[in-house]
Amino acid sequence: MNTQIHIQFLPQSFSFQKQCTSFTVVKRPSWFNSCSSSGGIVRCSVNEIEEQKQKQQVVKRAYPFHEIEPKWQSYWQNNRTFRTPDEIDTSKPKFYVLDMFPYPSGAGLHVGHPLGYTATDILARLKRMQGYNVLHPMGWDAFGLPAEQYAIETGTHPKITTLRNINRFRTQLKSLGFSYDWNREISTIEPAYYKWTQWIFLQLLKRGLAYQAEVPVNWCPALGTVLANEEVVDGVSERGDHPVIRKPMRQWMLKITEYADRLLDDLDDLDWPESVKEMQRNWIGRSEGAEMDFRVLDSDGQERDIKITVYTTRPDTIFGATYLVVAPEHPLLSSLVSTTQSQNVEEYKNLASRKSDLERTELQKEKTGVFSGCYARNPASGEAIPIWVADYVLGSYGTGAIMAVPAHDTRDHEFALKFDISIHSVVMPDDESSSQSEKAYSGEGLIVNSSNLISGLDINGLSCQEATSKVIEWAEKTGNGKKKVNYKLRDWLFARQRYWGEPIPVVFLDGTGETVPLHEAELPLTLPELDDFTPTGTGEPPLSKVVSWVQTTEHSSGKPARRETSTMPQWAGSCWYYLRFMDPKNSKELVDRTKERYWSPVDVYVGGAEHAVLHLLYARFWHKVLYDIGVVSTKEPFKCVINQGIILGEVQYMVCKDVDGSYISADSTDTLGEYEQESIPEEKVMKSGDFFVMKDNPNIRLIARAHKMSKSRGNVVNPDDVVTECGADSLRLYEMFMGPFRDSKTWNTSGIEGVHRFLGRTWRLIVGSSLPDGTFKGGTVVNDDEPTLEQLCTLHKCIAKVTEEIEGTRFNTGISAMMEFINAAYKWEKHPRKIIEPFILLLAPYAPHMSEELWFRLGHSNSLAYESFPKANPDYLKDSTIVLPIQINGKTRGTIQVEEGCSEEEAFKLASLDEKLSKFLDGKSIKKRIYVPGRILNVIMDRQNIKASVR
Ligand code: ANZ
Repeated sequence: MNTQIHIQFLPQSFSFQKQCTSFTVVKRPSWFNSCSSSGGIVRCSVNEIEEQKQKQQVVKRAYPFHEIEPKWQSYWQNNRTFRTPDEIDTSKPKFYVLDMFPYPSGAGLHVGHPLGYTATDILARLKRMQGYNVLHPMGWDAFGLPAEQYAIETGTHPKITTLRNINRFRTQLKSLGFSYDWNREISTIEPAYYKWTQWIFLQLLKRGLAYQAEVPVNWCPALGTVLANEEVVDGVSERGDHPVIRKPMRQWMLKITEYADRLLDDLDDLDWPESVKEMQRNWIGRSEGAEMDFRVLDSDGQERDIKITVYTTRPDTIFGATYLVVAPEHPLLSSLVSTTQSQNVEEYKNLASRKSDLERTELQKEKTGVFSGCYARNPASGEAIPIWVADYVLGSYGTGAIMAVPAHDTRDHEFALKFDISIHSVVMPDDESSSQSEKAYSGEGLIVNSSNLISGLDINGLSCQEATSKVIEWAEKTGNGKKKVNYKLRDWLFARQRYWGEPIPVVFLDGTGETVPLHEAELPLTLPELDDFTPTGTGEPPLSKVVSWVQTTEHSSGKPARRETSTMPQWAGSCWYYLRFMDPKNSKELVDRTKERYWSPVDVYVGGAEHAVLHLLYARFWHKVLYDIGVVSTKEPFKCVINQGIILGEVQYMVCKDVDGSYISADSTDTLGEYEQESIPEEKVMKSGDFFVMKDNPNIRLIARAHKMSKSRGNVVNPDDVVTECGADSLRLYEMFMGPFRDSKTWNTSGIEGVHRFLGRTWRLIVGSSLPDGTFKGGTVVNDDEPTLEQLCTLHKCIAKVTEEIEGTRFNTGISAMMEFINAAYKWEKHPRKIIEPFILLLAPYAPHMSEELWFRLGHSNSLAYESFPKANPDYLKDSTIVLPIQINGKTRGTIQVEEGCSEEEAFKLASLDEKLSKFLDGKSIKKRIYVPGRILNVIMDRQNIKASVR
C-alpha cells in the first residue's frame, strides 16, 4: 500500500494520525509543530498559541486600512458613486471595460480572479477621471454542471446553492473595492435574462441556423448525459472519470459553419493577442481542395452505381492513390462490405465508437483498420484499388472518406506498410536527397508517373500547384469531382440532457412530432420546479419527469404538444451578456438600439486564455447573427481582448532524502521521484547562480517548483485572508506588481508585505506617523508652499509614466514609478499640496480606498472618482535637464532646473528669475561667480548687500 495523503493545516489546534507508508510536507508553516512517521503512521500536530502569535506578527498594520476600506466601500455604495446613469451625456466619449463574468463556484473567489478584475478596475477608474462615460459591470454565468451535480448528491436545489455562491462572490468583490455599477448586475439564471437567450434561439431557428440532427455524441452512461468534447478527457468524463462512448442521438445544432468565413476574415482587424487569433483560425480550420468520386466495383470488376466521394487537399497526387479509406461511421459502409468481411467490419466499428476524435487522429497512434472486401476505380489511373475501413479517418470531416496516397502522406504510408498495400510515388522532390522509400514525401516537387490515355489526364512534369489546378479542371469537365473548401469547424451541439440550464423554447406536436417554436409572448419559458435531479439514465433529460410541464398545447392551434426537455449548454448565457449590461432592465427588447449604438463594442475585454476559442467564437457567432438582424450595430463584439496570466502557488523548495534520512542534492540523481521529499522553508533557502541550495549546506541543491493553485496541493491562497491581513489595496497593488499582466507568475507572501510597506510609507508621508501606543496621529504635513522645480519634475515624470503604463496595461511598472516618487518625496523637507494632491490622484486607480481617505484628509468633501486625472506637462519631462544647486556666499539657497551643459550666463539668468533666489540676488552687486557646470553655481556677493537682504 502506498497511499499519498495531503495534510491541510487548519488555523486551529489539532493533531491527527493516518495510516500510510510515506508522506511529504509540502509547506511547513513555522507554527506547525511536528510531523513524523514511524511504523507506517504519520502524526501531525499544530500549536494553536504559536499560530496565533505568528498571525499577529504578520499583521503589521502599516496604516489603518481596517477602518478606511469599509468606510469608503459604504461611501461609494451610499452615494452610488459608480452608477452609470441610464440617460447619459452621449457627447462624451465612452469606455466599456468588461471582465469575463465568473461562474459562481462553491469555492468562492481565488486570487486569480482579482488579477483581471483589478486591471479592468484600474482602467475604469482612470477613464472616469479622464472624462469618459464608463461602463464597468459585473454579473454571473450561473447555470452549469457543478451546482447540478451537488443537487444530485445532496438534494439541494441548484438555485439555492447558486444564489448562495453569488452572494458570497458579491461580498468578496465588494470587499476589494471594485468600481462596478452594481445596479446593472445580471445573472444568466434569472428568467428576465434568459427570456432573451431564448429569444435569440428563436431568431436562430427562424433563420434556419438552429436545426435538429442525428449526431454522434459523447454519451456518458454513469452521468446519464451527453457531454461536450471538452468535458471528456482520454475517453472518460472530466467530472467523475466515468467511461464515455460515442452514440448517435437527435440533438439541437447551431449552424456556426455558415459563419465560418466571416468568423475567419473579421479576425484580421481585431486588437487581440495574435496567439488567440491563431487558435481561432486553427479551430475554424479552412482548407482548400477538391472532392473526387471513385466508382465502387462489383466482384467482377464492373462499376456499380455507387461512388465514394473523397475530400483531398492534394488532387495533384491522384495517380498515387492506391487505396481508399472510409470512416467506420460512413453511411455507405454497409452497402460496400463483402459478406466475408462483414463480421470484422462490425467488430471494428464497435471498437472505434469508444474512441474520441482526438485519440483517433493522433499521429503517433498505431494505425488500425479492416479491409471492406470491396474495390473502387481510381478515376485518373483507371486502377482497381481496395477500400479499407480505418478510424484515422473521421466521419465528421470532409466526406468521411479519403483517397490514400501512401507515398506522400505520413499516416497513409504507415498504414500501407502495416497492411502491405502498394506505394506509388508521384512527386519527385526538387532535392534528390529526400528519400522516398522509407517515409512519405509530403513536400513540393515535379509530378511523375501521372498520365493515363483512357482517362485523358496527363500531369507529368507539372509543379504540384499546376497539377492541382489541372486535376480539378479535368474532374469538373469529366464529372469526376469538383473544387471544394472545407472547415474543421463543426456545427455547435446546442443541447444538454440536464436540468440546470435554459429551457429550449419549442414544442413538438403530439402525433406528427412537428417542431413548433414558442410565440415570443410566451417567453420566458421558465424552468419548472424539480425535486429529484438525477438523470433518468436513458438519455431522457430530468425535465421529462415533470409531466405537467412537458405536456402542453401549441400556442396558435391549441393542439396537444410536448415541450423540449433538453436544455441549452452553459455557453448560451455567456454569448451575449455584454449586450445586456448596456440596458439590463429592458423588458421590451434585448437591448435598446440607441444604448447599443453608444456603448458597442466592448473596448477592453479581460479574461483567462482558456476562453480563447470556444466562448469567444460562440459570442462572435451570435453577435454576427444579431448584426444581420439589426439588433447590434458592430460586426464584432470585443475590440480588444487581453488574457491575464495564471497565478501559480508559492514556490516550494524540496530536498530529497535517502533512506537513512541524509539529504541528496537534486543534481546528483535523475530519479528524484523515487526519494522521499521534504519541504524546506524559504528562510533556509539561498540562491546560488541559477539554482537554489540549502543555506547551511550549499552543496545540497533543492528542487524549486511552483504549481497551479489547487485544493489538493493545499497551496491555494484565499483573497479574504490577504484582505484581512493587509487590506484590499495591498492585494490589488500586489497582484498588479507581481509581474507583467499577461505573464504567469508565482505568489509570494513577502511580496505583499513589500507593497503594503509602500502604502504605509505613503500614508505616513501625507498623514503623519503612528504613535507608540499603536494609534494613528491625524493631521497632515502637506503645506501650501509653491513646489520647487525639482518637485515638479519628479511629479510630472511620475504622471507621464503612470498614465502611459496603465494605458499600455503594464501595471507593474506604473507602481514602480509611484514607489520612486515616494522615495524621492521622503528626501524633501516640504510637501506642497500642488505636488501631493496630483500624486494621490495617480494612486487612486490602484489603491482607491487609501487615496479617497488621503484626499478627504486634505480637505476635500467629495470622492476623487471623477476628479481630473493629472496630465503631464512636457516642460518638466525633458530628460536633458538637471537640478543645479545655487549657493549664495557658500550657502545653498535653492535649486534651478537647467539644460545639461548650460552656460554660466544662462544659469545665472535662470537663478535671478527664480522666485525664491531672486530675493537674494535682485539689484545687488555681485563680487564674483564660481560655476562648476552640471554641479553648482556659487554667487559671491558684496557683504553689505547680504546683510540688507537678510534683514
Ligand atoms: C490525399 C492526400 C495526399 C492528402 C497527400 C494529404 C496528403 P486538411 O488540411 O486537414 O483539410 N482527410 C480528408 N478527410 C479526412 C477525414 N475525414 N479524416 C482524416 N483525414 C482526412 O487535410 C485534408 C487531408 O486530410 C486530405 O487530403 C485527406 O488526405 C485527409 F499527399 O488526400 B489528403
